[in-house]
Amino acid sequence: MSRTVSLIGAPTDVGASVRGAGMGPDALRVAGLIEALRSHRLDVMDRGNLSGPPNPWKAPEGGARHLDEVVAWNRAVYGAVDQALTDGHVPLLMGGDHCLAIGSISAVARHCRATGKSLRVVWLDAHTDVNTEAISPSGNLHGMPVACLLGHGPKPLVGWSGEPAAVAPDQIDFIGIRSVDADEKQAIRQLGLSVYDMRHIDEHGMRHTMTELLADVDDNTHLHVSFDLDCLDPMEAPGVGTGVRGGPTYREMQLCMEMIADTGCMGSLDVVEINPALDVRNRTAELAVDFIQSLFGASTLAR
Ligand code: B3U
Ligand code: MN
Ligand code: MN
Repeated sequence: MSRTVSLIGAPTDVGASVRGAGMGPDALRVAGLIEALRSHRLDVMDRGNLSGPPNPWKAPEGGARHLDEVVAWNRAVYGAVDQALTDGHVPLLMGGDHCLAIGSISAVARHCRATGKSLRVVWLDAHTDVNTEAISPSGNLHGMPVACLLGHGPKPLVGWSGEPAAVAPDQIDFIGIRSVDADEKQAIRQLGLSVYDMRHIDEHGMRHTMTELLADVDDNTHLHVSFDLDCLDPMEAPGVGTGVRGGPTYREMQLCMEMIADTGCMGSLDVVEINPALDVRNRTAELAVDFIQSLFGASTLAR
């Protein structure tokens, strides 16, 4: 039975520190995402772009910027991801900035509870995004989605899955981390989060790291991949708002994606933080299309 991928565009940068990520969904379409997925015998339904409030570009209030707008966009994302899962499709959320993972993963968590699946989240990012409004140095909500999903962020963004927390700390693994704020480090320790940072990848290699991370994935696992393009080295992916030197190379990231595909368990995906305003000839969106194909099993000798 062939799988159907539901593409959901969320063209907004309300959670970001830099404008431009709202153009991400069209950059992915222009880079050939739909055709690429179809060439691998996947059915693709492009649901178009969601709508939501414009970016008011205001200062943070109470430690969080644009909270009302972030809530509104996430509400739309939650509804669309929930619908895709109900239809038996694989939702592919095209961001937009990373705050949208709150709605996306909350819908996935609720679906997993209803179907008895065990949820595991793979968070590919230079940052851990586990700030709260109390500790964030910037107030930008794209630095807080993990905290919200664990039940700790601004109240209006917590509890969307129907439980106080959408995911427990042992259900999420981070890959590629190299930029963590001081108070965020403390939160990571307190929560006991498993962070495979760049040092870990340097010392053990991507193959060993992913083998370790995927060790207890079984047939009942629903893997959700939340892919922030700033996970990659900015030399490869210049079109991101908050690039940090020293990320995984193209080859390392391909292996990471292929090993996720080998599990056969990926049930949903976010592709976020592509910023075409900062990109070079759509290179970052094209790179994302390469990696998305690998996530869906398109390794060199497959099929
Ligand atoms: N940790 C910083 C920077 C940041 C987090 N996520 C992104 N940037 N993309 C913050 O603002 O929370
Ligand atoms: Mn992120
Ligand atoms: Mn990031």
